Amino acid sequence: MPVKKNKPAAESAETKKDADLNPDKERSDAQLMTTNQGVKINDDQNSLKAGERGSTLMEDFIFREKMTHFDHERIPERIVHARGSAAHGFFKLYESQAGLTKARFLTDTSVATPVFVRFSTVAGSRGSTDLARDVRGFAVKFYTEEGNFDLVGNNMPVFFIQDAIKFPDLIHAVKPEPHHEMPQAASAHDTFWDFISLMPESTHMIMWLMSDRAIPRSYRMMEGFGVHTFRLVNDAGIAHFVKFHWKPLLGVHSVAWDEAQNISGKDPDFHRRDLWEAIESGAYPEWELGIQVVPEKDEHKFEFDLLDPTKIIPEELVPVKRIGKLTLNRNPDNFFAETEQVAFHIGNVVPGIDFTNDPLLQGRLFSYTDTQLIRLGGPNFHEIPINRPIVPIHNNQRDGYMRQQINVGKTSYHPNSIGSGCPFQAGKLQGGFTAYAERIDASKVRARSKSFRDHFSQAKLFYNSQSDPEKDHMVDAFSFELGKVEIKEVRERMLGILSLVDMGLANRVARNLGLNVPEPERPINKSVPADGNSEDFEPLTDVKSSVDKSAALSMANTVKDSIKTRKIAFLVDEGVNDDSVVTMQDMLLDQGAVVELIGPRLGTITGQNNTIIPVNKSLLTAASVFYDAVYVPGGANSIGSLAKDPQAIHFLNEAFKHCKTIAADSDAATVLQQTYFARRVPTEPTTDNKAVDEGLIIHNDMAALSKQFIAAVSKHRFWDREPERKVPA
Ligand code: HDD
Repeated sequence: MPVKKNKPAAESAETKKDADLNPDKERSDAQLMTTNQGVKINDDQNSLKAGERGSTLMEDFIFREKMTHFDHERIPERIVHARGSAAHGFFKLYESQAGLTKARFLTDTSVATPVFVRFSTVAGSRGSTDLARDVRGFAVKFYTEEGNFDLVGNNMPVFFIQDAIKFPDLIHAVKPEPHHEMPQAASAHDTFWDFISLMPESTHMIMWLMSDRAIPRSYRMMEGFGVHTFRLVNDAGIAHFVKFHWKPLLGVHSVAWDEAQNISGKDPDFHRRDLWEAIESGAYPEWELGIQVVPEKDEHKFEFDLLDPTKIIPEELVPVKRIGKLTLNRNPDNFFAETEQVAFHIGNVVPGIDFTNDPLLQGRLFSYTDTQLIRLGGPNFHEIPINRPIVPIHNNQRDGYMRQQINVGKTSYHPNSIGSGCPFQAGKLQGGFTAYAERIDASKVRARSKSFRDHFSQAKLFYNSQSDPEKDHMVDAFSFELGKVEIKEVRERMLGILSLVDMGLANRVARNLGLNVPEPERPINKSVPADGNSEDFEPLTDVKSSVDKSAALSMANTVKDSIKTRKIAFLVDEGVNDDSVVTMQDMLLDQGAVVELIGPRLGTITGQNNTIIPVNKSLLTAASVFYDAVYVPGGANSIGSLAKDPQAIHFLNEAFKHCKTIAADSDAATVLQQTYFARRVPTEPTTDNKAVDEGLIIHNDMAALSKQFIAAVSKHRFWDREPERKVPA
């Protein structure tokens, strides 16, 4: 009996960007080796020498060229977001948004706009682990018919600071400490918390960072946010404020912190591998693009300032309208050429999309080009294949390092008569970009608006919106991070900040740190209306201007209706019940899950009906943390061996500890009896209304077992097990 393969990769249609990239691709299949000058190489094994045992000769241009190129292979890594993974895809609009914007990719439903998307962590260097507790970057380059639009966002909707001038301080604080370059890819150290405890404006973001959002199960299961309020501008020149959201169709899911640390050791490329494998298998990751729209007249009607990047607009106040879908369907051909050299810039906008005066956004407008100049080595990085738009470029910019374009003609200035005035400026009807004519009447000041003063209301909102297990995880995360801080005063100062969010939270963390919560030094600043004038403040009349709880902020309320792409381990040994293996595998593959058989060694095993079954991984290389759920099929010999195998029992203990679904044939319950959770293992076939533990399932009927298993895996995790989770595993 052949064991079924997982689903084959689906064909993907070529986008305009694919067609643009193709001529630059090099394939060596059946080709002869050459130098960079195209001279064929006869011997790539030996350098040219003065005699067989003599010194290498200077004239060896083949050696010199190869070595020189190698010596120059590295470029500086990104100052932040150095560790990343990317993929190609396309964006398709559901319905024209012409009322809001003239951007053609948001008005023409017939166009599939090519995209390149890069996900990243922030603090770690290029080779650091994917599973660090960190914000994740979610940067999308849309290659539109009107030029490139980059939506350079994160998986959290707010940011640490309100003004870009503090960005170098924030990053210096979070990066490894300068004297000994430790710790790598971690915020759990003195300098980070020293800075944060002195920056109350970070409080809301810190709540997100200490939540499970900071340890995603997969890039494919994260939300994305443009963070700032942007503007959409329609053909009539009418502007609306907008917040951009990416909503993953697979829901928002995370791993447990203990699991994240474990994965970091066992597979630091976990997210990179997950993204790559999903796309290779044809399980294309998908997100819907959502927008929250606020008419300009309502700018000052909220209890927070739309220009403050430490604030969200709760979805209860302004719903997220889903307007299109992003699909990632092709892995890059070359990591360096594409993922490393891609250069995003928040300033890359197209007509119909414009900026606001958010001071963080304004500062970013400077930083992105500046950083590419040092990282990519000069002003022509827009010509690198992954960065160039799918529309032609014509202007009077010339020369510079590594110029590719050969500009023909005598003129490189405007106006000119010698070149017949070309290239012409584009009029409004020809799609020329015109900045939104926002009226500004102000004094030049180095100051911050009063409307940015409230740093705690939304931190409270976030905390209050979490489910109990999510709150517990936050307590653990704060306790872990602050527990690594060596300076007591910093820990105490941070407890003071937490006490302004929630006294229960502060007390629980204080207890774990062996400290007391200090008395607040000063009263909390109340929110001040966005126009800075409380007398004129008119709260929204049609909707409330603030909320106490928001369901959208808790991952407990995310989509939990599918097991698509979930990885499921089968623990098997010689004499396994082959009918169980095949039936369960078929059921799971049908639902889009990925199945791997884990045996005592690689190769094959023989089932109880003499079926030869290939084993995908051995207990030596596999670990429970790579899987979402475990199934133990029956078969006397197999379960006899597994019950005696400490690695198999460890696998199950760990899966239980991380609150994953575990299913077994009724006879295989004897294996589960060897675990530390033996007393929770059902003694009779489970039913749809399980009492003890919904994620622990045994049955002797495959139809019932697979139905319950699929329903349980789709729920992701059973966090109510947590009080028993803290066990040795
Ligand atoms: Fe940034 C990279 C997202 C604030 C300066 N940023 C970078 C990337 C993402 C973000 C996703 C990686 C892009 C890629 O994959 O190549 N950054 C954000 C978000 C912010 C934010 C969502 C707040 C809302 N960033 C921010 C500020 C500054 C920068 C305030 C400086 C004033 N960011 C940079 C940078 C980077 C960068 C130094 C490093 C590499 C790069 O730009 O291309 O310019």
